[in-house]
Amino acid sequence: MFKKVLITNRGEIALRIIRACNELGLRTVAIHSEADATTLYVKKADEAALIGPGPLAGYLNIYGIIDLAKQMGADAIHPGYGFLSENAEFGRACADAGIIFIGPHPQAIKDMGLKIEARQKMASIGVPVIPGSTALHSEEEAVEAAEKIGYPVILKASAGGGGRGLRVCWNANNVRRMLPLAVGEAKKAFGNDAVFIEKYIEEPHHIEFQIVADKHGNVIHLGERDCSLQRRHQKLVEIAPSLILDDKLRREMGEAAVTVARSVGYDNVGTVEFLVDKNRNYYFLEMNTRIQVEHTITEEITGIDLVQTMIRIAAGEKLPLKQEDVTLRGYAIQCRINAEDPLNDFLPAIGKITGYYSPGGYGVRIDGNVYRGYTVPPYYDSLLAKLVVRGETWDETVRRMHRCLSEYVIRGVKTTIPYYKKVMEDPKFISGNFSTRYVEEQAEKLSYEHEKDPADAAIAIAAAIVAHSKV
Ligand code: MV4
Repeated sequence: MFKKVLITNRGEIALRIIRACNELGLRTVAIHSEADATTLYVKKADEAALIGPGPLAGYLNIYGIIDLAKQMGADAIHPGYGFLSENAEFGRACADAGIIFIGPHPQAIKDMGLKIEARQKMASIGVPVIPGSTALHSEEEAVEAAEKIGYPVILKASAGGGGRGLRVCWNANNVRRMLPLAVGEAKKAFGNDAVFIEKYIEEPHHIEFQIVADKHGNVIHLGERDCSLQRRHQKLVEIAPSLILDDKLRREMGEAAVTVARSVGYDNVGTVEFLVDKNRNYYFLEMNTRIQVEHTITEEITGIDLVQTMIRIAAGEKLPLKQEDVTLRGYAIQCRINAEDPLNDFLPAIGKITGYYSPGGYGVRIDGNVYRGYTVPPYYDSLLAKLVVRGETWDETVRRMHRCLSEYVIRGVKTTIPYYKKVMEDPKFISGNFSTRYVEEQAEKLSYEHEKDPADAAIAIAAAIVAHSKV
């Protein structure tokens, strides 16, 4: 096992990794920008180092980070999610420096990063993929492929993923107009201009399977999460297990997910994403080769600590359990508590947290990096905390989440809490029958009064007293 882990991330996931390291008896090193210098995860790490330049580039500074790890005697690096977590060059550079990258081997990251090659490979080994094309080189070729597939179709960038660079086309004119835009954007955004098309699946469910694989050829899955409740490819609420799968479909999709992971010799934890259509047909979409924000809900229903598992696998340990030992118990929901104003198009909010009271009690977990006095910086994602609850039945779990959202007080910045309260009261959400279009379709959830901050009343009263006294 390692002695010291350097964490190349910030915020709640840095704290999550520190906690896992603490429980395993490993020392931790945090890296931080100037903007993050006084934040909680930096204080909780055993050691910390400032890395630049600027608020963002430091977290992406491959060779600066590796030099730092050497200097501080770290023998392993955990990348968290985002930043360098799916960067094969970083994985390779760690290996070259004799430092263990806590994640899959670089070739698996590369193989899954190119979507055209990945979907072809999966199709060739019998995993269902959406009817689609290989790389497109001209408008004629694109239109021909689209006519063969049938409209609507969707244009995707091969090096894209996570919803970037998608364009839906309803006819040949759309295809002709959008192909050059898609190619140009792909080249600019991903440095790779390969694009392809697929049949567009309307109102799908986004279902993803958690994979765990060791370095000895053992691969299992830990069931699925339904992450359909999202807005502009930003997930908001995640649930596990899905309410639309039955045991048979779960077994079949789980086996497909394991096949996907095996096909690239995957090691460590990862996620295989599928789209599920109205008729419950499922299709491989992509594989995320990192720990995900929503790993928590899988932990809650399986009793398996995924971050500890990542570290143990990277250290060469064998999986302690087989597929048949995995049991899914009850339900879990995660709400991403973001500093955003749902009433104003989910506009990110910045500023100082002037009041903070977090929910607690049975079945409740908060993974966050937020407290009274914390200033939300403008440079990063708006995730303040993840509120996670579990329960034995779905109804109990939804009521528990609603109760927790009602207890949660965050003052000073607007958050997504009041929006989620409305969602937890919604029969459509409770029925489990929500697709990726839920947020845009359920616009009435976006009408509520901002909660009044008692501190504002106190200020108003004080102002009135001053105005009416002869000072
Ligand atoms: C699709 C699709 C419909 N049809 N592909 C978005 C994320 C990226 N991984 C792929 N995505 C989609 N691909 C076909 N052929 C719809 C989406 C999609 C989506 C997928 C998952 C979660 C949310 C989504 C929101 C809009 C579109």
